[in-house]
Amino acid sequence: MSSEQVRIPDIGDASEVEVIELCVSVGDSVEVDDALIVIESDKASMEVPSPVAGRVTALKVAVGDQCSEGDVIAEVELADGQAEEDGDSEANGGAAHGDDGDEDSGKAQEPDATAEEDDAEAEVQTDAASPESSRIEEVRVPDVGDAGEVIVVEVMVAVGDSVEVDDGLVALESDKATMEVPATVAGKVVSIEIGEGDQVTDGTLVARIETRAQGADDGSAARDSRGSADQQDKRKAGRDERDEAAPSPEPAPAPAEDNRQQAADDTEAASAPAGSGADVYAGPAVRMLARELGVQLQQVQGSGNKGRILKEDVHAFVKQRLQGGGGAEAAAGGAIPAIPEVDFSRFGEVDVQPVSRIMRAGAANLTRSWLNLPHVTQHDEADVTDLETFRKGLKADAERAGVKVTPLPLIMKAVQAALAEFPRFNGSFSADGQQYVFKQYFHIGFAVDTPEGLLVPVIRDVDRKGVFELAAEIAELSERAREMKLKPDEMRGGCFSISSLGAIGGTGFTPIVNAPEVAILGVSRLTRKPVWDGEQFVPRDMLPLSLSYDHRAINGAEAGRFMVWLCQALSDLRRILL
Ligand code: CAO
Repeated sequence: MSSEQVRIPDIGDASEVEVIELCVSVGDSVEVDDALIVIESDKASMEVPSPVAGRVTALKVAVGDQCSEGDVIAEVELADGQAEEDGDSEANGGAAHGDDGDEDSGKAQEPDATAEEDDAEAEVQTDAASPESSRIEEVRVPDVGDAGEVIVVEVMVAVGDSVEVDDGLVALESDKATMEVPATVAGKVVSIEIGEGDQVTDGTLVARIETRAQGADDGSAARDSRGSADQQDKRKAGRDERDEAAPSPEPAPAPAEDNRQQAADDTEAASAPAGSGADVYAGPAVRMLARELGVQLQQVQGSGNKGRILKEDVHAFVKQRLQGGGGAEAAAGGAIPAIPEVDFSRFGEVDVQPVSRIMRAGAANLTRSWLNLPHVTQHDEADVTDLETFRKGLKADAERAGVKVTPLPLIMKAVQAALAEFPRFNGSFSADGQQYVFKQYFHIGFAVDTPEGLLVPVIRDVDRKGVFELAAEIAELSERAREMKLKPDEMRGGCFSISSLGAIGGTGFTPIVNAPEVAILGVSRLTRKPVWDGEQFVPRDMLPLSLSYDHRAINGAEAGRFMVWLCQALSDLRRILL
C-alpha cells in the first residue's frame, strides 16, 4: 500500500500559520476533502483537507505548531483502489504537496490566499482626490477564488462607525475558510450594502466609507503600509477597542486558566447576541454545521484549544438542548446557561470514568421533567404503627408464599386507592397540553437503585393485585433491574411512581416527577417517635412521605387532601375498602 504525504498548501503571503486544531487522529479513515487539520493566519482560518481517501498513519504536527507552505502535516495510507487512481490522487495531492499548478491545490489554497489577498485585491474607488476634502471610498468583496459565492456571517460595523485601515467590515465564510473584508481606508462608514446571510461574490459592494479629510494619501498610504507589522498591530488594537460593540471573528484570546470558564461564560454565553456566531472562535466546518443545525455558536462552549468550538461541542450542545433544554427555554424565553466545564485535575488527582448509558438516560429524563414541570413537594408523616403490626403479622404467611413483605407493597396498595380517590393524580396532560388524560388503569412505577443508575419498573394493574403478589413482583422486577434484564415494556406505561429510600434512611426529600406522570411519592425511613395523643406521648411508627407534583395539573389544596387521605389510609388500611 502506498501512502501520501499531505503538506501545507500555498498560504499566500503569510509566511507562517498556526495549527489550531487536529481534525483526525492516527488510525482514522478519511475521505477525499475531509479536513485533517485547521490552520490559522492573522487573517483567516482554513482547513487542510486530505487529498486522498485512506487511513491516517502519521500526524506530523500538533496544535500550536507554526507551519509554512510545504511542511508535511500528515501521512495517509491510500485506501484500496486509490493507488490505481494515481492521476486522480496526484491531482488532489498536488495541494498537499504544494503543487501550484494543480487544480484542487488551488481549491485548498484559495480561501486563505483570498484572505491574504484582501489587502491587495479589494477594490477601492476614489471619487475625489482633493487632499483637503473627504471622499467616498467603496469597499468591495475581494477575489474569493473558486469558492464562487460566500456567505456573509457577520456585519462587524454599523453606519456611522469610525474605522481604521484594516478594521474588519464584514466576515465572510466559504465552506473552507472564514475571512474578513477589511476597511481599505480610515474614515466613517456611510453605507453598508450587504447583510448577514447574503451570498456575495467577487466585487460585491460591501460598504462605502467617507475618508477623513486628512490628505490625499489617506487611502494610498494605508494600502502601501498594509501587511506591515505595524498595521497588523494597529488593526488588532482597533478591534480590541471595539470588541464589545462589534465582535470580531478573530479567535478570542485564551482567558487566564483560572478564569477560563467564568470568562467564557460571562463573555460568550451571557452576552452573546442572537447573531450569526461570527464573534466566536470556530472554524468554517463548525460554522457550517452550526448553521445546518440552527445553533447559535455564541451559546456553545468551546472545548478546543483556546476555547475553540469543535464539531463535537456543537453536537453536544444540540444533544443537551434536545434532552432537557427545550421546554424551560421556551417558557423562560431564554437559553439555559451551560454549566461551566472545570478541569478538576487542576485541584487534585482525579479518576475519570465513563457515565453509564442508564445514568445518561436517567439524567436526560430527570432534567426534562425538572425543566418542564413546575414542581411542588408536600411533606407529611403517616402513623403506620398498626400497618407495621399487620405487616409483621404477615411474616409467616408471606414466607409460606415465598415472599418478603416490606412496607412498599402496602404503601403501593394505599397509593392506588388514593389515585382512585383523586383521579387527577392518575392522569397526564396530552402532548399539546390542551387535554387532560384520566387513565382508567393503575400502573405504578417504583424506583430501583442499580449499580448502573436509576431504573423505574412499572407494576401493572395494582388495583387487581394482592399484597403478596405485589411483594413478589417488586422483588422480581427489582432483581431483574439490578441485573439489567428489564424489558423496555416493563418500564413503560406508569401512572404514578414511588421512590422509596426507606431502607436507606432520611427524613424527607423532594423526588422529581416522572413526566408525563404528574406526581411521585417519596418514602423515607419510618421511625418510632413520641406522638402526643391528646393526653400523653405515645410511641408511634411514623413514616415520612414527600409528594412532589406538577403544579400545572394539581393545585396545592388538592395535594394536601391527597396526602391527608393517603396518611389516613396508611394509618388504617381498612379505609381503602370504603
Ligand atoms: N422504613 C424503614 N424500613 C424500611 C422502609 C421504610 N420506609 N422500607 C423498607 N424498609 C426495610 C425493609 O422492611 C427491609 O427490612 P428487613 O431487611 O429488616 O426485612 C429493608 O428495609 C430492605 O428493604 P428492601 O430495600 O429490600 O425492599 P423495599 O421493598 O423496601 O425496596 C426497592 C425495594 C427496589 C424500592 C429498593 O431496594 C430500592 O432500590 N430503593 C432505592 C430507590 C431509590 O433509589 N430511590 C431514589 C430515586 S431518586 O428519586
